[in-house]
Amino acid sequence: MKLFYSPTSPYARKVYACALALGFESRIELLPTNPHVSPPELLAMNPLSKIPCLVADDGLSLFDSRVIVEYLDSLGGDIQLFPISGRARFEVLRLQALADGIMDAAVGRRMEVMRPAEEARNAVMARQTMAVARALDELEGMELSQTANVGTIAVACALGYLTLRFSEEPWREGHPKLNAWFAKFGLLPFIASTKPKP
Ligand SMILES: N[C@@H](CCC(=O)N[C@@H](CS)C(=O)NCC(=O)O)C(=O)O
Repeated sequence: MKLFYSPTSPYARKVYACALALGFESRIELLPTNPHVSPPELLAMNPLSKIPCLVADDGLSLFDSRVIVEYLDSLGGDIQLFPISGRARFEVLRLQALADGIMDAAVGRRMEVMRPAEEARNAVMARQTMAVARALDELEGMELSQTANVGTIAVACALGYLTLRFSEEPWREGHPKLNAWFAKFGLLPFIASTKPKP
């Protein structure tokens, strides 16, 4: 399988960390990609020009990250990313959605930072900042497990992205429980080895 990837994309990191957690390291070839320059190889597989995009061994291209992690889980690996049924399944799916929401807001804000200043930009940034803050508060109030699943891996990737891109706004201070959870979960090999470098 080939994965259009960038180490600083939290969505791509979630997918790759899940692949490593499943034990698929040797089955995935990483294709370092900048989606913002719309390389033809990526466009041929994903017309949205977004990463991550996985090309399966039979040639099927898959996006976005939620679809890819479902596909990887369906192949059967060392862990189960999605509990099979019942409330446990939907709690994990909800956790992934919460973490993905942080990524959406933080990545959106990062994109705004790169644009020329204008009032609209400030409004979008304030909105995204608040969305992240509310999601962090919710995570702080949860009893997060140290068990690796798609939800906990996604949360670690979202927090890693905030640390990478918004270090001047330390999220840890107001969220001691989340900080303690992240400090321990971050030691897992597939989280430690995918930590993005500034
Ligand atoms: N919902 C998508 C989001 C993917 C996404 O926005 N990726 C960014 C990189 S972090 C991207 O490719 N951006 C290019 C663009 O928006 O044109 C997912 O979960 O995979």
